[in-house]
Amino acid sequence: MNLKNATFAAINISTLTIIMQKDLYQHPDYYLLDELLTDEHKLIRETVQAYVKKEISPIIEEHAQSATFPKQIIKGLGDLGCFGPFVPQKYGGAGLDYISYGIMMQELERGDSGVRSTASVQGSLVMFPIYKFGSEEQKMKYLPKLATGELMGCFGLTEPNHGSDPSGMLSNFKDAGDHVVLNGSKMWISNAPFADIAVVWAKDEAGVIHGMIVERGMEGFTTPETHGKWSLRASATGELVFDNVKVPKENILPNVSGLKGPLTCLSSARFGIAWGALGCAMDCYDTALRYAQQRIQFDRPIAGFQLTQKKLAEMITEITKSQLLNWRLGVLRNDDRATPAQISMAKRNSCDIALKVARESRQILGGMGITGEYSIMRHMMNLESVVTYEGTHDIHLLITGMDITGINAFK
Ligand code: TGC
Ligand code: FAD
Repeated sequence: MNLKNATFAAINISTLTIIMQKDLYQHPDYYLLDELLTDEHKLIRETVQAYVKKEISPIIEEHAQSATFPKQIIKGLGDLGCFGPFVPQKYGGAGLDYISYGIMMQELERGDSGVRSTASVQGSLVMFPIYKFGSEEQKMKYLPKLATGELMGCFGLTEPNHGSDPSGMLSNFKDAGDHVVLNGSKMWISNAPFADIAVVWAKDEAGVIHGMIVERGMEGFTTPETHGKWSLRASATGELVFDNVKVPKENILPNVSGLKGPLTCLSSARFGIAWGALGCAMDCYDTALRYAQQRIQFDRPIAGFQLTQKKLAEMITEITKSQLLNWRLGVLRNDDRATPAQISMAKRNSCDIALKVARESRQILGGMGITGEYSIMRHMMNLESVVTYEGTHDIHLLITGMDITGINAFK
C-alpha cells in the first residue's frame, strides 16, 4: 500500500484510533449499462453517491465500531428524498420510478447496509403499507412527515418463534369498542429503538392478520434495544412489546387482510435489497481492485498475479450479471409486471454474490482487509444480516423452486 499518497480521516473511539481511507469509490460499469439509464437516474446516482462520500463514509466506521446509529443522517436522507421516493408527491414522496428507488438503495448500501436498512424500512415497510393499504386520513397524517424523516417508523412482522414462517404469529388483538387491545411481541425489528411509529402485523379474534399503526407513547408499548450484534452494528435493532396496548380502530390499515399484506410490503423491500447488496459488492470490488494495483509484493503489484486477476475477473463478471438482472427487474417493476418470485431471485442473487465478492476482496487486502481502515470487513459482516432478513437465502431458493415446479416445499 502506498501510504504516502493516501488521504486519511482519523477517528477516536475511546482508546482505539481508526485511520479510515478517503472514499475514492468509482462506480464499476463494465457493460456500459449507464446507457440503459435516463439522465434523471444518473443524476440521482451522482447525488446520492456524493452525499454518501461526504456524510456517510467519514463517520460510518466509528458508528459501526461503537454500535451506534448515526441519527444525524436522518434529515439528510429525508432532504435527498431517500424515504419512499416512489410515493406520490401529494403525500410528500418524490413520485419517482422503481429504478430510481433501486439506485438510491444501491448507493446508500455502498456506504453501509445499516443506512440502507433505515431508508428501506422507512420507505418500503412503513410508507408503502400506509400508502397502499391505509385510509386517506392515515396517508395525510403520516406520509408527509415520514418522507422528511420528521417521523421515523419500523415494521413488526417477525416474532421470537416465527421468523421464516410468519403465518404462525402469536401477536393478537381483541375488539374493545372504539379501540382494539394488542398483545404479543416482535423481535429483530430494525429502527425499533428510536421509531416514532410501528406498522405491526397481528391476528384478530378469528385468526386473520391485519396491519395497524402503533405510536410510541401508547401505554403498554415498549421497544427494548437488541445488543451484542456483530452485524449491522450501525443500525439500531430492537423488540416491540405489546402489553394490553389500546390502539384506536382508526389506526388499523383498512384495505388489506391476511399474510399477503406484509408479504406485499416485503416485495418492495426485497427489490431495494437486491440493488442495495449489489452496492456492497461494487464497493468491495472497487476497493480490492485499487489496492491490488498499488500493493507491491515480490517486486510487482499483486494485481499482476494470475490468482489475483482470477478473483477480480470473476467478481466483475458476477457484478455485471447482477447489474443486468436488477435493471431488468426495475423495468418489470415499473410496468407492474415483476412477480414476487422474480424479486426473490434478485434478492437472493445479490446477497449471495455480494458475500462472495466481500470474502474474495478481503483476501486481496491481506491483513489490511480485517481493519476498519477499509469498508470490506464491515460490508461482509453486515451482509450476514442482509442474506438472512427479508427471507433467508434458502427461503428464496424454495420460492424459486415452487415457482418453476409448481410444487410447494413449505407445506
Ligand atoms: P403463502 O400461502 O405462500 O402466501 C400467503 C398470501 O400472500 C401472497 N404472497 C405474496 N404477495 C406479495 N408478495 C409476496 N412476496 C408474496 N408471497 C406470497 C400469496 O399469493 C398468498 O395470497 P392469497 O391471496 O392467496 O392469500 O404463505 P406461506 O405462509 O406459505 O409463506 C410463504 C413464505 C415462506 C414464502 C413466506 O412466509 C415468506 O416469505 N417468509 C419469509 C419471511 C420474511 O421474509 N420475513 C421478513 C420480515 S421483515 C424483515 O426482515 C425486515 S428487515 C428490514 C431491513 O432492515 O432492511
Ligand atoms: P428461522 O426462520 O428460525 O430460520 C433458521 C434457519 O432455518 C434458516 O437458515 C432458514 O433458512 C432455515 N429454514 C427455515 N424454514 C425452512 C424451510 N422450510 N426449509 C429449509 N430451511 C428452512 N423482521 C421484521 O419483521 N422487521 C424487521 O425490521 C427486521 N429487521 C431485522 C434486522 C436484523 C439485523 C435481522 C438479523 C433480522 C431482522 N428481521 C426483521 C427478522 C428477519 O426477517 C428474520 O431473522 C428472518 O426472516 C429469518 O427468521 P429467523 O431468524 O427466525 O430464522
